[in-house]
Amino acid sequence: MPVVSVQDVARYDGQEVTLRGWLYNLRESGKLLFPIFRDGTGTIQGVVSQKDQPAAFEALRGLTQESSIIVSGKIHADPRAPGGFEIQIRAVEVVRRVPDETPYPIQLKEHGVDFLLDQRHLWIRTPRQAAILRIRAEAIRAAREYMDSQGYILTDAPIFTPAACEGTTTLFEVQYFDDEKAYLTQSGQLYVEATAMALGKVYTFGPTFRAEKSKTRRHLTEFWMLEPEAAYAHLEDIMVLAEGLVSHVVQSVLKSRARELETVGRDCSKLASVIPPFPRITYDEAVRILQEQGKSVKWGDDFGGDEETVLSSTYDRPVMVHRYPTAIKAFYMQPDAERPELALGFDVLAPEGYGEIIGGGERIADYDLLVKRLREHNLPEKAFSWYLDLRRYGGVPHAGFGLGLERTVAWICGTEHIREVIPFPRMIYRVYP
Ligand code: NSS
Repeated sequence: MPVVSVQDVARYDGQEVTLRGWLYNLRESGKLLFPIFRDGTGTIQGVVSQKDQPAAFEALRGLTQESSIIVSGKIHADPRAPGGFEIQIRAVEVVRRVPDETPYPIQLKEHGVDFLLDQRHLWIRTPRQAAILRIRAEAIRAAREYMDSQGYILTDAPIFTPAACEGTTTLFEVQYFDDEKAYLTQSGQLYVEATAMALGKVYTFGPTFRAEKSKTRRHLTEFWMLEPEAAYAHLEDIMVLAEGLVSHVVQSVLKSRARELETVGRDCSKLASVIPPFPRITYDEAVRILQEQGKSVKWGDDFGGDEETVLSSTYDRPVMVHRYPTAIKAFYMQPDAERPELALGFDVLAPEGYGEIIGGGERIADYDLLVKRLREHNLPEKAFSWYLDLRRYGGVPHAGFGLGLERTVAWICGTEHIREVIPFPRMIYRVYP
């Protein structure tokens, strides 16, 4: 008898199969039992009658939620069953029964989110959470596929670093052996700038850390970032790469994870339009739009979540905002030759209020200007000596960006908070489990 996954049962209509998984729910109705199994790929309802299959009936009767079981039976198409199929159970093997004294803590009812986060190691078993993690995996796969297809070489960046990349206020400091301090990386950017000068077009994709004191639905202290960097690339080149990457990820999830998107209740019509070109507006235009909408921003302000929501809500696909004031951007941003008060940076804002999913731009290629900026930002020149070498030895224009994986997946899934889209979220008040 073939051992199959729940996601594949449609191919076995009318056949006897074996499913291995866990008991998700059990409904008892007189002499009939209706268990629901889950195996990580999906859920399926079973049916067993006391009269026809007494042994299987007894094995299942009163069985506790999340007991692990192996069941065999015939797959049967039934339009009334959730998912369209059910299994007519003939045999049941209980692998491990959950003891009655320690019932599974997550019941099939609404729980508070703090409780669920304490139970995150178990919460990920529920169909919605499992579907989100499957979508996340597809987003990662598609993102890497796109970067590889564009000729970008994966060069991993270190996690222990000697200096800040994105400002000193969100650094996690660690004692590095006896008398040295190191910091958890905020971004692999500085390192991919080095590998870009070695290999041309590169990317890194790994965990990054920010000691964010913000408790918003968009902030984690540990999140994953995909960061491409290309030698001889300018702002416009990298914006084209960004829209290509985002749309490939979205379209791949739509194609390969349609069932999971349905499980999470996503309105997919809102994602179908995510194809290039994305609208582009300058920071100047963005300020004007915000002012017209009655927001109290003035030229020179950075945008917060509210402003991002207003800006993005007028478009059916992500919008790219470019050329921000140099003063509000990171030290490494190349100034616009025509208007040096502007930096050649850009952000991609996702629609439906999801805000910034990408930040990036063109980097300073000139040695003297970079030294000047390090000083203006009070950054330790010594720790950046190697970074200055990249300008000393054949510096060239180059550009890149960072795509926040969780922000992107939260938008694709339509989740309220970004903490649901990473297996084990790290936030200001949470490092457990
Ligand atoms: O700070 S960024 O805007 N840009 C950088 O770190 C550049 N050094 C990247 C580069 O050019 N290589 O962060 C990039 C993205 C941002 O758009 C978000 O999508 C995400 O990283 N991000 C976050 N996600 C979750 N939680 C937090 N705290 C967070 N901070 C940034």
